[in-house]
Amino acid sequence: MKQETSLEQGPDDQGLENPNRRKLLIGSAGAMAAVSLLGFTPLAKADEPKTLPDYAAWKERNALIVHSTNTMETQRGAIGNGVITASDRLFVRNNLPAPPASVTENPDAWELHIEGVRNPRTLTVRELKNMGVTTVASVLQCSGNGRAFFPHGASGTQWSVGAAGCVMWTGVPLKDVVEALGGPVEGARYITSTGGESLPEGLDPKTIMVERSVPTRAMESALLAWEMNDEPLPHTHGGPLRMVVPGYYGVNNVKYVKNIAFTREQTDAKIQASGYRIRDVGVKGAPDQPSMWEMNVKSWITAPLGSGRSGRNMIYGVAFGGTTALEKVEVSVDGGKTWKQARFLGPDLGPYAWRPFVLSADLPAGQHQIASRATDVLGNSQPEGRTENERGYGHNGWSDHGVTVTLS
Ligand SMILES: Nc1nc2c(c(=O)[nH]1)N[C@H]1C(S)=C(S)[C@@H](COP(=O)(O)O)O[C@H]1N2
Ligand SMILES: [Mo]
Repeated sequence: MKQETSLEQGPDDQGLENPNRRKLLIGSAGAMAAVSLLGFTPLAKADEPKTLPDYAAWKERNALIVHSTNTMETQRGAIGNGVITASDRLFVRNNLPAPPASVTENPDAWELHIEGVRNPRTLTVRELKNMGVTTVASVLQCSGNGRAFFPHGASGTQWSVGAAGCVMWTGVPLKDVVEALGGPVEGARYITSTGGESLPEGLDPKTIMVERSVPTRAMESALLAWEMNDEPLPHTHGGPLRMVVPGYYGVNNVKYVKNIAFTREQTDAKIQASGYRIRDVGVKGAPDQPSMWEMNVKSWITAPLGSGRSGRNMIYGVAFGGTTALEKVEVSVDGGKTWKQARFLGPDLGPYAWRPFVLSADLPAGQHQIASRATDVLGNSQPEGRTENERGYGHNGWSDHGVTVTLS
């Protein structure tokens, strides 16, 4: 595994843009100062096994690839065949050190400020729990999931397929809360959510805060969640309260949410203005580039992996359509020359959930290139290749996501 600096594991998705900055950072006093201000623990040396950080110590270590103290992904083979990803296997990604775990000791007392509505108010989680409730299954996926496949060496965490999981969220529909407060003010176009981390002093807050704007169309499905997978929302995943925008990339699902504002413009926080923007390789992030909002259609194989036995093989994977329900998933065992439709496995938990799939194939001894290709109900299909882009966002090409298996 490549040794990365702590800074690259930290605010990089919002921050430094120079593709050669891996070199630049080494010995850079300014960068080192930023690292210590943000409080990231230095990584273990390349040959030392990385342990789980304290705030995620309850996770299943063997199911995860620990990239750093604030980035852990699910192993491809640890996703399982069920619709819901077990909480202790779900990936973790923090741009900033999490607030103290004590915030979840009395979750009902957590306060959320709501602005940009006719009657702005501060509401506790206890009050929110009496305003409405819904349960939604949705895929949580980092924008950089699949970044490791980009040949230009996109900077940031080298996620393979495991910066994603399908989660059951319970909370109040944002719509219900906003209606109770008189509706959004005239001219509101964005919903802007702010994370509850306390920011280190000495750095411009705008450059590090987690504050994301999504278009108001997201209000139809967004919720303020206090439960994940039928348990109180763990601190690691944003407890006591999280903004959940089903079908949108992970970054829009703001953890420990403390403020929601209906705004005319998007926030000028760096994570929104220049971070999480799709642009050509070598180009800096800017507000006029597409933001990482709705996820695209995607799938990948989860079994078999590596080596196995010839004969009947059950080929498994997961597939999802972002904000659009899936139509079908096809599987190829010959590197994409021919395709067969797979069968969806388990209950359909709605358009935002992923669908595990399976195809039974009789495979001779030898090497097989196995790939999957999902199509949504609007006819969008995964492309074969990548859309090259500076930060390695939104990769849904079926070729890179396939696996090579050797059967004997
Ligand atoms: N407050 C806050 N919310 C946040 C983040 C963060 O660092 N702070 N990271 C975002 C990113 S980039 C991702 S991919 C997801 C990860 O969610 P998880 O850690 O629950 O898996 O949370 C998002 N919400
Ligand atoms: Mo992310």
